[in-house]
Amino acid sequence: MAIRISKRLLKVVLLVSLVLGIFGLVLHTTENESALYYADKAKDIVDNQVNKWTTDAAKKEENERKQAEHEAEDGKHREEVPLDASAKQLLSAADAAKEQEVVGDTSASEDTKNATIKAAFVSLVRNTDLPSIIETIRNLEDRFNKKFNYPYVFLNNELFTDDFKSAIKNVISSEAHFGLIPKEHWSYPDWISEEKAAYVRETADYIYGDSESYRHMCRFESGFFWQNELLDDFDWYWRVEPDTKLHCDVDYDVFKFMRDNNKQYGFTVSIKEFEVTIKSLWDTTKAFIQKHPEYVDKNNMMDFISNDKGKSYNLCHFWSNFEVANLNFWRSDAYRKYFDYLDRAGGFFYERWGDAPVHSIAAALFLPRDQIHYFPDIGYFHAPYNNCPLDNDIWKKGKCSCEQDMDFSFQPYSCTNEYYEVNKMKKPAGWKKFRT
Ligand SMILES: Nc1nc2c(ncn2[C@@H]2O[C@H](COP(=O)(O)OP(=O)(O)OP(=O)(O)O)[C@@H](O)[C@H]2O)c(=O)[nH]1
Ligand SMILES: [Mg+2]
Repeated sequence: MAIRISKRLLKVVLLVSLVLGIFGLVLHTTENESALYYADKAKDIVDNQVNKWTTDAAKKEENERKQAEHEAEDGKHREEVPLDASAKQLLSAADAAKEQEVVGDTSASEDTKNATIKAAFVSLVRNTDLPSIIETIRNLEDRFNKKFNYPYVFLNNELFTDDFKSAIKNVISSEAHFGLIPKEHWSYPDWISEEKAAYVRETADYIYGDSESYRHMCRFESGFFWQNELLDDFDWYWRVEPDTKLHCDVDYDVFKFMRDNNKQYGFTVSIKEFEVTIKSLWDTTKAFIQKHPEYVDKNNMMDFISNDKGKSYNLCHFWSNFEVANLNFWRSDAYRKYFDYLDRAGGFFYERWGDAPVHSIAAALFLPRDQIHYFPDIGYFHAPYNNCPLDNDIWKKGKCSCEQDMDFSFQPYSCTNEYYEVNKMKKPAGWKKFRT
């Protein structure tokens, strides 16, 4: 009896174990599958979020640009307005500036012509930008730097990882320096109300309006990158942003060109700024100029940034994601004092002043106009615009990979047409098709 019960029990136990075993196996498989399924789902969700974000931001930016482009076509920003008192004062200050302020190395004597050029690429990036900056730099090496071997300076508000550094060193022909931005160059100065800044971000309805880091970035690029100790030994820089591209070979030494031709600031793309991001920038600039008329160069390029002789800003600026310029310009008294004045006014946080209009206004007012240079030959892309040489000889010589029809320079929303006009430069053949 005892044995029979045991057998039965044994059978029951075996059966239960078998069922549990099969159930467990199924459960295990299902769990694994569902883990995979949910990992996939999570990835989809993240991807969709990123796509959605990118699409929304892109749509918003596109709409804002479209609207601004229409306004540009309607000539909204070009109407003539009578001069007000402050504009008159600004103009007379410019006329009265007897001595040109000497900024940087403006002399190109034979000695300096033969001296070594102290120049570097400068790139502000995050560790997460690695894949994009690698592509950009690889292209920069192929198109330009494999011949010239200029060093790189990478700056970040966080420590660069070892992976970042070794990946960069792997693709370049020259030295790379990696710097951590000091806290005081990437934080709120004590005169700024963080509550007010936060409120602005919550209510701002424009691209990057809600971003705190974007504002620190713009303030840093305006007033601090050139103060970084890693740049102390350099006179010249070329700014490099991730996801940008050179379309053409650049066979000459751009820095040498700048130095030997007495240029201080070089650009490839110019464009109009979103007015809503810089509402008080021009009034603040005018107030600064009234205080310091001595900094306005008598041969300034006011007519590039204002259509009414200084009364209002026409929103034109050099797109600063590409810049080849002399660091000594930013180190000059004129620019330092200008930046400090703007910084005190708070517009980097209470509005969303970009480094592009800040740099451009300074260059247009404090430099003699012939020290600003447009590079029609440097084929360049930063989404969504291209600088693609319209001149066929340049396009062929540079083995350019861009379509000339996609050039932005003479499209209505660009300011390069105006740049040619105010400087009385001959426009390249084919420019007119962008205006019809
Ligand atoms: N280290 C660091 N770099 C940043 C940060 N935000 C932006 N940057 C860099 O600052 C430069 C300008 O930033 P972008 O986001 O390209 O700004 P933008 O060109 O106005 O806008 P996009 O149209 O999105 O390119 C780039 O070189 C970025 O890599 C940040 O928070 N930390
Ligand atoms: Mg960018």
